[in-house]
Amino acid sequence: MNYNIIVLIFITSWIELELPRVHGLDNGLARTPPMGWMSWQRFRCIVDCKLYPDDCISDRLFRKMADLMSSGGYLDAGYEYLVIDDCWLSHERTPQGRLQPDPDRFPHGMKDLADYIHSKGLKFGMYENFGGYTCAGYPGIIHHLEVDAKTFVDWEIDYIKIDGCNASIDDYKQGYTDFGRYLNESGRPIVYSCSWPYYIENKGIYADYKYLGEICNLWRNYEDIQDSYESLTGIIDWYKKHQDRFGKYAGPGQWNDPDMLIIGNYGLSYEQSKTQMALWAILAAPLLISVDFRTIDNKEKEILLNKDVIAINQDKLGIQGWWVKTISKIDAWVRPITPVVNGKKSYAVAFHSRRDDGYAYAINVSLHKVGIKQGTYSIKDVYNPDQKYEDADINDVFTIKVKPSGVVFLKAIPLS
Ligand SMILES: *[C@@H]1O[C@H](CO)[C@@H](O)[C@H](O)[C@H]1NC(C)=O
Ligand SMILES: *[C@@H]1O[C@H](CO)[C@@H](O)[C@H](O)[C@H]1NC(C)=O
Ligand SMILES: CC(=O)N[C@H]1CO[C@H](CO)[C@@H](O)[C@@H]1O
Repeated sequence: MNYNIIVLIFITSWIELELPRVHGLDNGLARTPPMGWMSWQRFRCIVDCKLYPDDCISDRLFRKMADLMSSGGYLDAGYEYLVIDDCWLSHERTPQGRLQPDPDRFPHGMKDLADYIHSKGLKFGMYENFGGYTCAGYPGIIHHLEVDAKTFVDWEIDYIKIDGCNASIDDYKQGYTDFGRYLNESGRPIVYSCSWPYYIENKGIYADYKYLGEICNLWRNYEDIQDSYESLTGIIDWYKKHQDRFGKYAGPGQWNDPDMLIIGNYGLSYEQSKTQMALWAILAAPLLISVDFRTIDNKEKEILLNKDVIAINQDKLGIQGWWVKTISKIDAWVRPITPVVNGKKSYAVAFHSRRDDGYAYAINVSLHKVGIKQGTYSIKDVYNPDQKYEDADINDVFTIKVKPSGVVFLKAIPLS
C-alpha cells in the first residue's frame, strides 16, 4: 500500500466517522446544550424597584418567573435552569468577606430563593464576574475565588456564568481554571459557563477552544445579543465566518454559546423568531430564553416550545452544524443528527433568507447541494408538517420558498 492510499483512507474515514469526538468537562453535566431562562437580555440591570416595580432584579421577579416557567410548560419542554444574571449583588461583601445579595431587593437571602426555585422542579443558576467588578460595577470574584465558590455551593446553585469584565488578559486562564477546580472540589455538580473567550476574541486574539472544552461546559465567544434582528444576524455572520476554528470543539459537556434567545420580546418579527430558534438548533447552542413569561404571545411561546426544533437542538450526537453555502442570498446550514440508519446520519437543514424583497423567494435545492454525500431521504418540514416533499435522492432537485429574513427548516432522514 503506498503512502497516498494510506493518507486517502485516513482522510476518508475521518470525514465519514467524524471521529474522534471531543471529551467535555468531566462533571457529567450538559451532555446536551443547557436549556433554561436567563434574566439579562430582557431585564438587564433594572435596580430601581420604585420606577419598575414589576421588572426590577429582585426576589419577587425570580419567584414569579419560576412559577410561570414551571406551570407554563417550559420546564416540561426541557427548560430547566433559571439563571440570575448581573445586578443581584450588594456593593459590599459581608464583614466575613462573603458575597451577599442586595438586601432590599433580596430580603430573604439567596438560599431561600434557591429553595423556592428548587421546589418548582427547576435548577438554579447565578452570575458572577472574574475581574474586580462585574460589568455593571458590583464586586467580582478575583482574589476571592475559593470562598466565593464555597458561597455559591452553600446556596446550592446548579449553574454559574462567570463573566470577564475588568480583568487583565494574562489572568483569565489561571483564574477560570482555578475557579472550576474549586467548583469541582466542592463535590456539587455545577454547570460552568465561561465568558472568557469573548474578552480575548474581542481584542483580536483567538481563544484556545480545546482547553476551554476541558474546563468549561459552555462559553460565550462573541458580543452580547441585543433585542434586534441586526444583532442576531451579526452573531450569525460571526459564527459563519469563524465556524472552522471552534465548531469542532462543541460536543457533549462543552458548547459554544451564541447568547440568549430574544424570541418573545420586541425586536424580532414572527419569521425572524423562527429563524433564531432554527439556527440555534443547527448550532447546538444553549437555549436560554430571556423573556417576560407574563407577557409573551402564544405564537412566540409555540416557537420556544416546538418539540421537533428542540429535539434537533438536543440531538445526542452533539455535533455543531455549519454554514454550507449561500444560494441567491439564502444561507444554507446543515447539522448531522440522529437517527443514524445503516451508518447514514440524518440531517437538519436550514435555509435562512438574507433577502428583503417582500415575498417568499423560490430556489431549487438538492441534498447534494448542501453537502450530503449519499443516500435517499424522507424530508420533513419542521415548522410546517403539512408541507409535503417527495422522498429525495441526494441529486433530486426540489423547490423551496423562503420568506424574507425567515427560514425553511427541513429534517432529512435516510430511508435505508
Ligand atoms: C471533578 O472532576 C473529576 C475528574 O475530572 C470528575 O470525575 C468528577 O465527576 C468531578 N466532580 C464534580 C462534582 O464536578
Ligand atoms: C427549478 O427547476 C425546475 C425544473 O428543472 C425549473 O422549471 C424551474 O424554473 C426552477 N426554478 C428555479 C426557481 O430555479
Ligand atoms: C471599576 C471598573 O473598572 N469598572 C468597569 C468594569 O467593566 C465595565 C464594562 O466594561 C465598565 O463599564 C466599568 O467601568
